[in-house]
Amino acid sequence: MGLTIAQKIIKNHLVSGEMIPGTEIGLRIDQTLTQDATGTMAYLEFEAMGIDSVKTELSVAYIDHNTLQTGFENADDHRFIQSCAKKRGLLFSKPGNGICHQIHLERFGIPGKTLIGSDSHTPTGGGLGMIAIGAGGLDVAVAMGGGEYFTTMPKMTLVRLSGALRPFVSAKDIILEVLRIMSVKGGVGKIIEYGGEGIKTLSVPERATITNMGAELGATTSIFPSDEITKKFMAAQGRENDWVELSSDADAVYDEIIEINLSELTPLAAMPHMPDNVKTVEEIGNIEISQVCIGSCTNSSLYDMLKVAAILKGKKIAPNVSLTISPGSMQVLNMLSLSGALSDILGAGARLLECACGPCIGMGQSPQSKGVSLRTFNRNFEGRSGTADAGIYLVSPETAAASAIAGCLTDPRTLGEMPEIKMPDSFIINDNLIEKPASKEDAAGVEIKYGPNIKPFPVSVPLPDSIEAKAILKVGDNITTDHIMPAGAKILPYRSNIPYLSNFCFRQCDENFAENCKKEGKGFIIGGTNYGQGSSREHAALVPLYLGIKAVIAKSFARIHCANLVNAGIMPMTFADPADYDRIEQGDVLELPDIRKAITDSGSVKLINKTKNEEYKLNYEYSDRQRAMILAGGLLNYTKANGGNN
Ligand code: MIC
Ligand code: SF4
Repeated sequence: MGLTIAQKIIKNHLVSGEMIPGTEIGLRIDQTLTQDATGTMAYLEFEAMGIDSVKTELSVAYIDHNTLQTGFENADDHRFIQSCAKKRGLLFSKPGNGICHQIHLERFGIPGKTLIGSDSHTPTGGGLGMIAIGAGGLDVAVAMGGGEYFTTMPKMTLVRLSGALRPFVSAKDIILEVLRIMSVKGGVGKIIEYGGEGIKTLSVPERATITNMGAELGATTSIFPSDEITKKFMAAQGRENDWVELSSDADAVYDEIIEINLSELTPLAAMPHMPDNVKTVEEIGNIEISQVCIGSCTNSSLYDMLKVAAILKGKKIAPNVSLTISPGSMQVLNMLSLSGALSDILGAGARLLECACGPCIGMGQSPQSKGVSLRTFNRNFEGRSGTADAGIYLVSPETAAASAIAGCLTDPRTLGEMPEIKMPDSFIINDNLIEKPASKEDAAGVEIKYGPNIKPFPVSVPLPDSIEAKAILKVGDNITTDHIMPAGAKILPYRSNIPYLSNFCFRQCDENFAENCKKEGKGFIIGGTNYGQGSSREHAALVPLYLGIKAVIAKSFARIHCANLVNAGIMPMTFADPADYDRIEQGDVLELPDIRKAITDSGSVKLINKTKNEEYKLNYEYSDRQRAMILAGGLLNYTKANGGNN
């Protein structure tokens, strides 16, 4: 039987398990990346493992999220990560160099390799034909140390593209269409491969926009073949020698096939507050807007920026609009400036921001009260922008630029003819903001510099025989990690300070959550479907651990968060009968009797509702390794007990 592209790469990297969907596999990891908001924790964990230097082919530590530096905290964290990188053999990408995923695509990604990153949009690398997966910081730390990365063998979905995009219709519209079809939970347990004649019309940055937002589908990752287009992109980056061809076998078998005719697509937008709440721009109509933000790891490539510049050239943005532009990398900014396109953007009235995540993670540029903001980003979760009542619409760069001029949501096709965009044959290569690690001899003398904001991470205890605690919080479907552990300019600087962060946990759902947990000392969380979608931030598990959460009982879970819970020693479990969700009320006293025995014997788990005098059956899907982790109280305890092996 033939293999898909993803199956081929997985086969080449399989260390343990078999390629049977739904079972656990362990993969050899060639490359890792971290960003600063998850990186501090990942390097603290790496240091706790006591390994001298990274064992991967390439590991890069990027600084791109926390670049506001309103106090000493961010700068201290940067210095900590920089010193770890220097000592432990990693490349260090300094603040200002750009967003991790954009830079990794430009400078480091290699078709056929495996990459895990402590950021959920790591699948951006799939645009180059990599297996690139987002994971928790601890999983990345383990991979840096040479350990396997464990995940569930996914099913294979083929999205077959035919036709070609019409003018003013964008790669963003393709992935919004996939989101419309599959929903934010439609990709869970799957790898999405793109194929068909249509892919030949898409450049690598366009492909990367699509694989980037595969994270919003909940997919394990997304991938394109590596073909002549990939080769051309890598040659333009001076990296042609790293190129290899990769395609699926003609008789490869997919579990599911979705057909999209690119010629039929029109500009789309994801409406508040979910990336799958997609309608055509035409259907939504000319709603008034107050802000347009162009950038983020989804749409900040040179190609995106040149399209925006061409639309803005000689025009003026509407008086009611604030337009921000964050180029994805220093390379993009450099080339924009040399080509003169930057002047076209600035001349129209745009505000130029740093090459960083910026407004995407609420680091500045929060919209006005009840404001409508169009963003070329990938997430529009409620409150993520920093303004609780703002409405965020996710759109393409073309729609964003056209709307900034008009002052209302505007179908860019009304602009007439799309100016032709000429991409250069080669990019300006300047790696001045990438620092090399110390030599083997010098590494021993490098001191790791800890700032006062870095507090120890919480330790979990082995699973007790039975647990009795309150249902301290009950939430609905599609709870995101932004609900669990919000980010934004006021909170993000404290990513290395779990005790302080805990005050903000679940604030949007229940402002008394942290206080209640501290009063009770322990608790259970009851959730709906797709609990924990979104970010890879392990803080969404570590903070609940700190607050005494013992188990999350939900209808279903998102992949990365579920793995992070197990790593932290918190049990994710599902209702055998989803209707039991309705029977539990916040505040009910619940008991998991003989839970240690049940997990040890892989037995069934019962949950007793002492308040209602009822009993429910719970399911869990742990591999043997995960069961051992739960019993030990998380991955760190398990690794210690296991003589350093994960
Ligand atoms: C995000 O887009 O939510 C982030 C910020 O990039 C996160 C990582 C984090 O929380 O630090 C992600 O997507 O994993
Ligand atoms: Fe940064 Fe936004 Fe991309 Fe997350 S989604 S990595 S915050 S640009």
